Amino acid sequence: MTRDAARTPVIPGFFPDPSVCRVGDGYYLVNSSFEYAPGIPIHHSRDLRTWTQLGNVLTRESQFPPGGSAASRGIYAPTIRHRDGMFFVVGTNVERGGEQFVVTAIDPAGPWSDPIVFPGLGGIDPDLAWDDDGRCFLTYCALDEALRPEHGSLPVIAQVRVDLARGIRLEDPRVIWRGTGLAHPEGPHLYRRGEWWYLLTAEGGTERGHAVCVARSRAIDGPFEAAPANPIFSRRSTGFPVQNTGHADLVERPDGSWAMVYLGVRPRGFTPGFHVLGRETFLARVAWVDDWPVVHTDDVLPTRPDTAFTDDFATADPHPRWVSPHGALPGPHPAGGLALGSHEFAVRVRDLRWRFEARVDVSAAVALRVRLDEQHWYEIALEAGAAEVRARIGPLEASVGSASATGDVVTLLVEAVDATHDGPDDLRFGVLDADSERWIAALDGRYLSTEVAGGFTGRTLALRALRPTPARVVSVRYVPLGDE
Ligand code: 6LW
Repeated sequence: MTRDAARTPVIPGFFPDPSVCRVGDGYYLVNSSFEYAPGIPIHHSRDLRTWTQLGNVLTRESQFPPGGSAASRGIYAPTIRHRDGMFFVVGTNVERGGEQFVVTAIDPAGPWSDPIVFPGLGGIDPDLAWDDDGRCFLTYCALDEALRPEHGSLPVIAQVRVDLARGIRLEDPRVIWRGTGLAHPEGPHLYRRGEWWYLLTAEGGTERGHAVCVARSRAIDGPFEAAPANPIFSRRSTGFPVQNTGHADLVERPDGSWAMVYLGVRPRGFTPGFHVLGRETFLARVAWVDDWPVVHTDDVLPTRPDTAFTDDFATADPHPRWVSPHGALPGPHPAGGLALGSHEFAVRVRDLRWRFEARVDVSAAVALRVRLDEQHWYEIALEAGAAEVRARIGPLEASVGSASATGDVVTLLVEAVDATHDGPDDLRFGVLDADSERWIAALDGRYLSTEVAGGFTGRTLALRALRPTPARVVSVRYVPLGDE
């Protein structure tokens, strides 16, 4: 069954701020990862429609010191580019004072280099572009008061020439663009097409007002003129099921046609609409009219993204889908399966409706949590052969039901199903053991949404041991439910 690219993400789940580059007939895409490590997931595709995760860019302590970042801090909005046989990812670690860094790799699956850090460029969303003379320009969303002296003014788009080989900047930042007047001009990317340099930006903020704007210049450093049709793409003030669309990147296909990746969300439920998967990656087509880009969302996807997986942790290194808000990932258990520690071991939720199963030793003290952040989660905790469902919403925490479990191995269950109230979904928790499958509690999903919790991330499914001794997880299984 084909699917409409306007409504279906090409990379569903918490994969925001997409940036893409092409090398030959392969495309490489990176996303923000915030407090989760390893950081910056990287995907590969041959057609921009079907993507496979190759790995993560920041996998070592020397690249992204562990220890945990606060929710929605950490690693923001990377850009990926390729030049002379080398991949470059430039990003921001907001934990370290909004530090802009560059890492490089020959093989996009890694290993990636240790970061080159450019201090003194306070801001987010860096981009790299090279002019005809091979000079490299780092363009970013500047939050530095010195560049936007009016107190409370909007961020500006600034630029500096950098020498990547020497790891230094060659000048002080220059303001090259102030946006078209909407909130938060950010997410800049620069491209050369014919005689023009194009500066693509996000504006309006990453909520319902989000939009994509463009300006152009004959020179990489400006002066830029705004497109007459700005914003060139937005879903603001529409009833379209995908909202918050913005933060885009363009790429040219081998045949000379262009495409755009952008972020969007899928809110559900009663007003104001609740999105729970974070910001997801979508694909559009770009036509050029009078040397300006025009966005079309009429592409058709061959199939729904393949998000189902099972994992019995047979290999020493976890699949790159596994991340942790605390850094360290667990290793194999001597008896087979996974030796889970007290740090959360998590995967991004990918679908609107889904089921997740974790098969664990009945003697294990272990919890399976649906988490939006540290303050917004529901979990089922198994201890001494009894399963308890708990909820935390902001400062309030409660136990909402329990059941005992029998047999050697018990399966902890959680499903996202149709909402019974006005939320986006219900989350129901249960156990499957030697006796039967039993549901313990169903909770309104809105409290694990961005509209309630705030921030930039989406839901993850997190396992952790409740005691200092490692808990054995035999296997896990994730399946999308329905075909929404
Ligand atoms: C990102 C900014 C944005 O740095 O959200 O949607 C911020 N756009 O450009 C966090 O992802």
